[in-house]
Amino acid sequence: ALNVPTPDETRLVTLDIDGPVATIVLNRPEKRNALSLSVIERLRACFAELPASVRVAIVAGAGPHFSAGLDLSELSDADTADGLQHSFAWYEVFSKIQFGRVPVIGVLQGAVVGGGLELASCLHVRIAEESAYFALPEGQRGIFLGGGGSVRVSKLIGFSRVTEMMLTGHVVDAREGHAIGLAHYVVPPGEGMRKARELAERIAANAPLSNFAILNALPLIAEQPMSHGLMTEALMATVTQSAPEAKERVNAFLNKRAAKVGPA
Ligand code: 1HE
Repeated sequence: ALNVPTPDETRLVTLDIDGPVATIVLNRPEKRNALSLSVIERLRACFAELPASVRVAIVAGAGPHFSAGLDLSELSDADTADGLQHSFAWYEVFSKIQFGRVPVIGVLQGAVVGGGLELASCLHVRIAEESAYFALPEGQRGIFLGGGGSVRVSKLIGFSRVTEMMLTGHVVDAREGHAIGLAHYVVPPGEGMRKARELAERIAANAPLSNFAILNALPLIAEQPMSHGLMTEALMATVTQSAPEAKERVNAFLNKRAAKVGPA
């Protein structure tokens, strides 16, 4: 079961709301934002607390590292049943983030390793500052992925790359991470939050129903056989385009009141 956080533990993850944008910060820099069960529980609570006015969230880490992954001090006295409970506690929170109502942007710097990479892989848009590096040191620690990484990181970069990273301890830098799909953007040091706010504004301006379909239908379709995927897509397309908001937005374009799509 999840730990019940003491009031003092609520500072482990901070939540700040500015209009439609929530900023959620892992705030345990003295332990390099290692993910203890209390941190995971606070993360869950922050997402659960988001009011309907919030349309997009940013997840970041305080200090020079995004996250050093699993809090290894919690492993020392864990038995078999604790291990399963532990993984399932992470799965529940990470699934709620990935398949939630609000798109989530990650700002990544320094270590994005082990469970930190597992967390990053459930975020929808990942911005890496040049200092970011990605690794899966579980092999070196004598353990295995346990926060969904064998599923989510493998879906991002393919299972052969995950195998090689875990076997050899290969540390992937920000540029390589960008090239293979761990990050969507690489930005100069200290620029991650500015970029995240810029993208958040664009995401918040989308129709909420489109964002819902992107977060919830796309990953489902990716796992369906083609015939099912096409049907899911057609159903989702029909639902989104029949909403009054879609009609309004399409008419705005046809009446020359909406922005055109320009080159990058
Ligand atoms: C920690 C952790 C942690 C730091 N659990 N306490 N993750 C890892 O194997 C990565 C382990 N961490 C590191 O390699 C380094 O700490 C960093 C490269 C991330 C940062 O280095 P540095 O020099 O800035 O910091 P530091 O001095 O190593 O760490 C500062 C403190 O944080 C220190 O504690 P202190 O009491 O001596 O000050 C560290 O012990 C502590 N700390 N990382 C606990 N991870 C769901 S399954 C997922 C499986 C995994 O995630 S395995 C990968 C675990």
